[in-house]
Amino acid sequence: MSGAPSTDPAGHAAVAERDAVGPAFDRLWAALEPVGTDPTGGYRRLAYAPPELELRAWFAAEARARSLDVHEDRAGNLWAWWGDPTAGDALVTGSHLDSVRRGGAFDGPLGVVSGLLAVDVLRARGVVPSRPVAVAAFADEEGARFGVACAGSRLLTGQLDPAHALALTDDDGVTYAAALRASGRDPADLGPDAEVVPSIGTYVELHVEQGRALDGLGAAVGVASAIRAHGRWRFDLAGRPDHAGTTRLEDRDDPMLAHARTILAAREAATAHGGLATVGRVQIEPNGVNAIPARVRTWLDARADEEASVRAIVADVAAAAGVGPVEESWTPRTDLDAALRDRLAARLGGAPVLATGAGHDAGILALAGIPTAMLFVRNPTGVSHAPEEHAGRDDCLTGVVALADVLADLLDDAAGVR
Ligand code: HGY
Ligand code: MN
Ligand code: MN
Repeated sequence: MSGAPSTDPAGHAAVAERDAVGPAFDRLWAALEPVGTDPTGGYRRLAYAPPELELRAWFAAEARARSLDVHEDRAGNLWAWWGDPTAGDALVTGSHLDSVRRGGAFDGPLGVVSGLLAVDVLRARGVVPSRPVAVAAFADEEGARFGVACAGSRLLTGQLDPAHALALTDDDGVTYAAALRASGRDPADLGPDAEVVPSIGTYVELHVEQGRALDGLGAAVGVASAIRAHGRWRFDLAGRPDHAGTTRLEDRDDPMLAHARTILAAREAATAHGGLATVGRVQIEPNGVNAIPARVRTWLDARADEEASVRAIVADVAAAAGVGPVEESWTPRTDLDAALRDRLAARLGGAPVLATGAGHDAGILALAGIPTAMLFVRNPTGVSHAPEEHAGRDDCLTGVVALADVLADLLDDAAGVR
């Protein structure tokens, strides 16, 4: 028996329940607020760096405070279990704790906090789960330190080769392996976790919206339909290093010119192929004002509704760069489970359904064949991956109740959708 109150988050029972979860939300959010603040703004919670390790400890403590059994899988993902995971067909919610550099407060943590609080709400309703329930915190979703997005969920589901991951390096030359070791983990353990994936029956991730569609619709909560195709490519541009003040222009081999062409080509190609392209990261060696660079490494983030458009953008940029792209991360367009999508939207009183251009662990689990859904919480700024990212407290609380409603519905699984 789900014991869920009204399906309409604006309904009276839902409002009362929403307000009741407020103090717990405030407490959890206040605990996260000071962790990993970036002095230039926003948050810097890079995978396996001290602030993210502090968040992992926080998650484990909050899980244990709820008598949830905490487990870290072989890919570094954290699981807080309500019930026996070996029973299988688990209903899992959660998100990630890591951030991009100068990231917002909500991208990731809102889903983890909401998952913990949804367990509180279900228990307050007297729900006795018909299947195991877990709240997950996936490792290294942003790929901000080592370059591969959703590294934890990809490793877990066999979509990222552990040897490749272990050799990835951060800006300081620290390898993934060294970062694991420094955090007390054995790199030799890194890899898929044969027990965990088969035990997951359904995954529902709540995430702050990274856009303003819900704001435009006047809706606090929405349901995801698809994650657009997206990937990351690196271009290695070589030059001939020399003195800025003594090298004639006609004698120069300056990789910054190819870099300039790459940046302009990205915008032109995105426009031409109806996608998005961003050049937001570059490494210049030796990065001196008075030295013609020896090498420029530049990264392209390209996204579109369909793979063909993304591939066309990358090809155009490669032509401008004059070198081939090195693919560092790729996620095909992922349509989330349609039956689950429609069931959640109906359960939430006809919540809006929208696609997203942002990648998520939900997409990786869906690609692994796990029935997956996402809830979005309104972001009035529409901004993400920047300090201005925001979700109002009432909308966050409404999101918690909505998540509890859909989890209760899936636990009370008359419709048979898992
Ligand atoms: O890049 C993305 O779309 C996600 O935030 N990792
Ligand atoms: Mn993100
Ligand atoms: Mn995210």
